[in-house]
Amino acid sequence: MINRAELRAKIGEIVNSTPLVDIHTHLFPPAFGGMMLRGIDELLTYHYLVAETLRYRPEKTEEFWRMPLVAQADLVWETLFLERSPVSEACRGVLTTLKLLGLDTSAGALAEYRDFFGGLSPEEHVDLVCQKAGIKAVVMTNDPFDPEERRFWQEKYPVDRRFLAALRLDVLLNKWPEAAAHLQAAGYEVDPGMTGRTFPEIRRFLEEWDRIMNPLYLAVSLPPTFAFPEETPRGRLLENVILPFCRESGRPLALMIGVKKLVNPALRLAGDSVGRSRIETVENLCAAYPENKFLVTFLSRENQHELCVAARKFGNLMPFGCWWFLNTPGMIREITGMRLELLGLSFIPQHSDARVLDQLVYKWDHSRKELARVLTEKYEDLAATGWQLPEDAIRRDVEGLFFRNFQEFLGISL
Ligand code: RAT
Ligand code: ZN
Repeated sequence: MINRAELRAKIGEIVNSTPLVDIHTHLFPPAFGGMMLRGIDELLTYHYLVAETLRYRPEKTEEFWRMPLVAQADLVWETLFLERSPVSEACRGVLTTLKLLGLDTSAGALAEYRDFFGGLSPEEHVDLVCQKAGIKAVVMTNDPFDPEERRFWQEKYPVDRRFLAALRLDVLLNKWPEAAAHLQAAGYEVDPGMTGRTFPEIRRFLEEWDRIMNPLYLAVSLPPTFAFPEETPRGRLLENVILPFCRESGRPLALMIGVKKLVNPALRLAGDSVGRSRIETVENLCAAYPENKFLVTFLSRENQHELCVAARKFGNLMPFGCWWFLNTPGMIREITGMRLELLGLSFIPQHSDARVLDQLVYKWDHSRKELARVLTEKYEDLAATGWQLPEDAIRRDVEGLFFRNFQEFLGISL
């Protein structure tokens, strides 16, 4: 029987050393050229930090977008790190990243940080970050409607097995007129009114991109008003094409629900917000399509409890991550504690949503700390009943949370 201090240390050690699969990011491997974002200037111009900067300097909003990347990064650094203390989660994240990569944050020497990152090749950079963050693999967000991205896939880029694909359907499902025009231009026999061969042609498009990307799942982000069933192009596409395709190919559909796009358009990528969504939508889908698998995350804090309850009812529903505005230490503690209490170990606690390679370092360091904290509380409660917690039981549980639940839900081994 180990004592409390030993139990805490053991859990911390296991949570920190267990490699993980990051199931949702916006990262790309070096073969994707300029689409791969890395280094200090990209870290500083992350849209989470842009929103915080322009909050202090709203008069700079228009000018900001005309500035070159380095000048934007300088403005963020000055506004958020030099003129006040960088206490927000996104600011702290930059400092955690620098520290864990071995840089001296006490000096606040932006020029030195630029030198350090400038000296790394893309390949060295990926190796370093994956090693520091304990990453087995990351899942990308792959958009077959993005002309830049499509080019890389069609050029048969060298595969890096640490970067796995997810086929993103936002354009198809949320911007049907734009998708229809794109599909027509690419030679698919679709029409905006969805008549004739539209559905089989979209199926053909999906099959082609499925073959090219070999995605682990299909995904879409959705507004708080998303309903199912719904008499909209999105509802019809889900029912007639996406759900049958997912079911027959065995691919889960990831639903990321609750984003209000461009509440402040002047902020561009930083201008999206959150709204409370309807759990009934997920219940309807899980009940009506028992053979389909759904990975689900909600953006609003208010939806988290009902998502846990819904997941108790449906084995084909896998809650995942503390998404975007919920990826803060306080929210991770609250949501993970609730999930453990209602779902045991049958969920995927976190994804990073990293857009810049280096963010893997801080996002996972911060998340691992909170997960260790919450798990420790739960194991202490168990230990108080006399239940034995040998090291291999804890390791098994953490591996479940960090990659096995995902693998088993997909039905594959990564
Ligand atoms: O977290 C983010 O960076 C958001 O801008 C979105 O990309 C969101 O995560 C999404 O996948 O739609
Ligand atoms: Zn994302």
